[in-house]
Amino acid sequence: MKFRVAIGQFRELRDEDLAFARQLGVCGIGLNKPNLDSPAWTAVLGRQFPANAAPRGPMQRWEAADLVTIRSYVEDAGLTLECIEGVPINFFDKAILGLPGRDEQIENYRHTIRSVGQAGIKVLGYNWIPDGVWRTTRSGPARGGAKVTGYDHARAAAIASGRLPQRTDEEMWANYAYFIRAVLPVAEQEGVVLALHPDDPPMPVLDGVARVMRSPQAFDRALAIGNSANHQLTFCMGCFAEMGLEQLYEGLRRFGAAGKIAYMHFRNVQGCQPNFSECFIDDGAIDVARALVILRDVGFDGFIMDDHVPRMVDDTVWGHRGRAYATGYIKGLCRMLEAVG
Ligand SMILES: [Mn+2]
Repeated sequence: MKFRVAIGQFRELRDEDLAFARQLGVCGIGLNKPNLDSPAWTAVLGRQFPANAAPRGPMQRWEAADLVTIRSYVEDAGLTLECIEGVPINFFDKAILGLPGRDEQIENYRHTIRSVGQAGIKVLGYNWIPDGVWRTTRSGPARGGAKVTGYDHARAAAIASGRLPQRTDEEMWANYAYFIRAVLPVAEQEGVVLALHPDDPPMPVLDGVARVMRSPQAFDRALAIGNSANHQLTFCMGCFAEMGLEQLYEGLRRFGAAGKIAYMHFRNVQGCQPNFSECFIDDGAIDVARALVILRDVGFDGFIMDDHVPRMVDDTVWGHRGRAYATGYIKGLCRMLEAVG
């Protein structure tokens, strides 16, 4: 059994990022909601396709030519572009909330999936969160004074914007069904796997909007509505542990055995909702070695990637040191499992 380990959460890509990934000895990388309008991406996209460097407005969808350029850029460095973990939120926020204009967004989303498929990228992640991951601190204490994010629901009101339209569970499920039924056939045609990430934090309601992807049962429901081999999960160990540890192990076993895990967000957490804190991979409630054994036992054949990591001494915003530690730890665990069979 040999696991593929990648490294993720790249919003942008520079030569140095690809070199860093190579130095860690991973198989590939994951991009996280890249904003291809940004100057950093214009530089990448302009290098090989000068015509694309012409000024253009904020994108509503992605074109295959740009994604081919990005994939080639990664492959020229000897790495695989394993996945793109989602599109910018302005590509489909109206679809999530069921607002006027959602049909146009869904048509653009279908175009984006076609582009992803035509560019030979196998996995497109997504989540059903209208306004991002919520945290009540971004500099909470972790081992040795490292900085981590945390969530305390008692303090959540302070970060609510109050700008979102109120949505019930039923409304969010109806919007979800409308969306996934419209986009999944395109994913099937193009050979792209759509990988659903849990709500983070997995609370019932935030800012007046129901967060429906908050339990293992919710993923059963989502995978039943969008019933296809091209519809799977981004199994975020952090989010599942935020639901509860038994949900995590049971979910790993069940969704893994069903072949429904496209890839892993391999991280740890202390506590669970409504009050939890991120932490080093070896310092949380999850027995990450046990999790890996479960993945082996169910024949998991996706890839494993780090996720959020603590910010260590002299770390960068992206977290080179934290990521090097997490990725080395994951690679070591994988090697050990190979050795013991
Ligand atoms: Mn995650």
